[in-house]
Amino acid sequence: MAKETSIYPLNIPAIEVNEDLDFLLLELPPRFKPLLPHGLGYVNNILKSTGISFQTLDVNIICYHRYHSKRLLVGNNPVILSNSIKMREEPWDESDTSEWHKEEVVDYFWPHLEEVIQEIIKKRPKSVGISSNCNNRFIAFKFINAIRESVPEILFIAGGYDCIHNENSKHLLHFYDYVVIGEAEMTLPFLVTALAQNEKPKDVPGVISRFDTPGRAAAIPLPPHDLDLYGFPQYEWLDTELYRNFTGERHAVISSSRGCNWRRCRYCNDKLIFRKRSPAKVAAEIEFWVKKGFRLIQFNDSDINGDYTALYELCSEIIKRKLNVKLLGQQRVDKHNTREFFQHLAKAGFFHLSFGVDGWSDHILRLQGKGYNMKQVFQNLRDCYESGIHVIASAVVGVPGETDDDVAETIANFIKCKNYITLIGTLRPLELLPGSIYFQNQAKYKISFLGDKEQIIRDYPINIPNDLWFSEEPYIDKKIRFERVDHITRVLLENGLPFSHFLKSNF
Ligand code: B12
Ligand code: SF4
Repeated sequence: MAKETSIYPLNIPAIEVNEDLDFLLLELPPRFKPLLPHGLGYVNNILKSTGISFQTLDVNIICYHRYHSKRLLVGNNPVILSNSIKMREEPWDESDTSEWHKEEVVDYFWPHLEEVIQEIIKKRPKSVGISSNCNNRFIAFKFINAIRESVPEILFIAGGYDCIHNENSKHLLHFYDYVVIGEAEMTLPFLVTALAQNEKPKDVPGVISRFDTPGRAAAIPLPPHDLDLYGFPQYEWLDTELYRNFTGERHAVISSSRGCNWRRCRYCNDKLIFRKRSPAKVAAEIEFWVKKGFRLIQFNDSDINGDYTALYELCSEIIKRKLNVKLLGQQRVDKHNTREFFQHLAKAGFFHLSFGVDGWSDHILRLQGKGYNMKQVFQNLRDCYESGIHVIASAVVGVPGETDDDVAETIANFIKCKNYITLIGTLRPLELLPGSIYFQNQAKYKISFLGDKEQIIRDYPINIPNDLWFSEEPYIDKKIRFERVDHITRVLLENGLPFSHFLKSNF
């Protein structure tokens, strides 16, 4: 029997590919929550501007509703997978993405993907673009191979989260014909127009391909500068009513800026230059979603307060327009985040801010290159919380140079902030990401690999497995990083710090 909260039955669209397409744009599962596919929406806008014949197909949202409607209406709950283990009730929960890395889970969803494959084989679009991320990457490889066996002439283009840098995108050319590096506004129009004319362009700026001249220099991403020129995604390919979870919750996704104004955190590979949209245009976008019945708005900005005056102005605009919204986003700890600033944000509707505090002692903050100190962390979290905005805080543990004293200080400082933290969102060991300052300056940070470095990078171009690297002075390897995370989590739980359900369930 259906649960009371369920939105089913729902009119779920069929999987259909149009005839005579120059380009088919696909979102394969998973994208979590499920959110409006923000990047895909921007790519859809880019394609609209080219005049080619294209279709955007969000396979993820169709799989999501097919799965949950079956689970709730037919009573297929829990789903028992081929090896007799139970699939998690909500495989789209972003707090634990491991489900999609299990072969049995992919097998379970494969019949839906097979429908898309058969449609593509039948309708033969000239090229297919896939938004690749760390959780759908392997599904996409399998998907491409299955199509190539029947129709080898279709060209595949990758873009999205997996393709931020030249370095970590090269390996995708084993499967794809072209990879668009980073944001696509400046590069995709030329590429898709040429492909529509049956050309196979090579050495395209901002794009890498199987057809490039051997030894070509790295393709540099070409991010657009004036973001106001590109409008905002409206997801016209589907009724936006479908973008809600099985209980009916939904939220709109917005970027008021792209990139980061700091760009110096040493573990981070998000190195895009900061650009912002004009506050009035962002407020107009929010108003658009409010008129469509959305009240909850998530900001996808990496650095929402990268220009704090623009954020302040945006909030003034929201207040002036009397938009009755609830806003959430990720905020960087900063000296400009005064109590008055947070009060203004709260007045506009901010009710939830995630702070990537990451380092919880002055020493670790310096090691991580965060650009602020613990005094500012205390002030930011306190003033945010006391302004009525929920505070989500995170930590990254086991960075090069971190000592046992730092671990003790981390615990003490978390406890000191206990009354100002609504939830500890993530507390995780450092991951070594290609493109990060740590990765690019291994000698400086005393990082070594267990095995041949070049081979490890070839095998794991997106992130280096935890057990294949360590740092020295003091010695920190995977075991120590995980032990530190476990120890800090355990002591904080004992002291009543609020952890997300997923983090708690691991203890
Ligand atoms: C906001 C954000 C979130 C939000 C919302 C994510 C969402 N699903 O929308 C939340 C907090 C929920 C989140 C969660 C996670 N995130 Co996050 N997040 C971001 C962030 C900061 C911004 C994403 C964004 O909206 N950018 C703006 C839009 C406009 O850009 P875009 O989507 O990239 O699209 C452009 C291009 O990529 C390209 N493009 C996109 N699709 C396609 C397709 C084709 C064919 C082409 C040609 C081009 C193309 O064109 C678009 C327009 O220019 C990025 C960092 C970043 N700067 O991108 C990390 C990032 C996406 N997150 C990341 C990770 C790892 C996660 C988590 C897995 C973390 C975790 N362990 O819990 C989860 C799960 C993410 C998921 N799959 O849904 C990684 C992804 C790495 C990867 N290879 O997949 C990133 C890149 C951070 C990083 N540098 O490591 N995240
Ligand atoms: S972690 Fe956040 S603040 Fe630091 S460089 Fe990356 S995006 Fe910028």
